[in-house]
Amino acid sequence: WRDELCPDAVVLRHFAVAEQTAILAAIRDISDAAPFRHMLTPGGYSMSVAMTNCGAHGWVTDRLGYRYATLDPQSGKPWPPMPAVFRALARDAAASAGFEDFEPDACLINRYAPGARLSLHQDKNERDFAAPIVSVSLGIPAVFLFGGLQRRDKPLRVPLTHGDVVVWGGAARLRYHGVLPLKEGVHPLLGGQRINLTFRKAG
Ligand code: MD3
Ligand code: FE
Repeated sequence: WRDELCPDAVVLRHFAVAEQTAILAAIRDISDAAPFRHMLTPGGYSMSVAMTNCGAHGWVTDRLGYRYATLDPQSGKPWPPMPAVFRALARDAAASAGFEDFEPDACLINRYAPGARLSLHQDKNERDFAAPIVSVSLGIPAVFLFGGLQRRDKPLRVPLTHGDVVVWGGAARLRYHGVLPLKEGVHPLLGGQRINLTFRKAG
């Protein structure tokens, strides 16, 4: 099951379901070492999405701005290593969308409770825009907003459910995107939350 959103953005429906047990165990280990936290935007607001990271580089935000950091600012220690099951999943998903040899060095883990949202933004803190981004949705469904290269371009609404994997590259890499406020729901494995993994080549 593949849905093409535009030439360089593909939804692989249910792609991650087969690995769900290993993925959830890995998320538990990572968040034991580097707990989910609500980071501050440069403007001083607390984000509604709770975040943590694994891999050599982790995405962080605080009053100083958005950036990648090799150390978790909360512990002063490196982010937990990227589990093999994560690396393999990201690589396989990228390859099946036509991006061979994807080697992510960053995985941002976003946790949404009902009401949490991500406003329209571009991902442009990475060093190299040639690599794709792979995103894995888990838990209760969300509506993803897929916009254009300019903020004013009217976004497409794309429902994403448990196990869906999206690969964004090439011309789609710098499109604006976001997530509508999460509705209440219950997922048999994750309860009332949504978790999204975003794999990137950041360094
Ligand atoms: C489309 N997270 O963390 S990643 C983010 O559901 C983020 O938590 C979303 O956007 C979430 O920055 C989904 C999807 C994504 C990532 C990069 C993109 C979509 C993209 C780059 C270009 C276009
Ligand atoms: Fe993003």
